[in-house]
Amino acid sequence: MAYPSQLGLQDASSPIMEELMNFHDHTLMIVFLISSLVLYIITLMLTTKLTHTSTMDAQEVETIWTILPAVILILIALPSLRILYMMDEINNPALTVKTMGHQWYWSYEYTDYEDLSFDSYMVPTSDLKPGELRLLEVDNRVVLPMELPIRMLISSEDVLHSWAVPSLGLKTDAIPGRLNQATISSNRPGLFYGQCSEICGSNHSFMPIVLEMVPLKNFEDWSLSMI
Ligand SMILES: [Cu+2]
Repeated sequence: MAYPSQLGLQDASSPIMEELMNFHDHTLMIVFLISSLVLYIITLMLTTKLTHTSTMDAQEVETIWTILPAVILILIALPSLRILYMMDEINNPALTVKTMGHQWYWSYEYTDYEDLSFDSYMVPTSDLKPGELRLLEVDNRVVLPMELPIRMLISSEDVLHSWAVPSLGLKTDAIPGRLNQATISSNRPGLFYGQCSEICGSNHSFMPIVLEMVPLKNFEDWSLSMI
């Protein structure tokens, strides 16, 4: 989860998020280089005397400043597309979980089980125990097995919501009448916090998401205790 006054991204807990962070750094490096060059040229123009004031055209430099931006755009587009297709892949999920957005809570359904579903409400600030996180804790956590590909189906019962868990690189819109899909895979156990990321109404900030990633054995024990 995020820590107070954090500026960067949360630590990656899935291979996809690691890729996204690498891509973020790569793109930021290009932005930094372009900004430095522009700043340098502006400084030069402001501090030096203009020469060649009668030059009408310069073929060589025009060729360079046409081709160079195209090359830079390709250097951004290709890795971006690569990650886009990686995120789209379903790779034979071990488990499917359906989540529905409601005003203002999430409900979860483990569709591989006969009757395993629950609602997940935020714990109000007055009911928090010491050490629990304000506006992030829920009464029923989504327990999932770690190191396995999980298919998440996301939809909504009323208005637009968005199911997001930053440290796993997940953010998928929950749209009424449409079923969206995302793949979760965590490379470590732990608690992963997220929030609804679509302005969905007056209690929008009060429908957090908590994933509890556990080893497969513990997940089986949990699922048996729930049905
Ligand atoms: Cu919402």
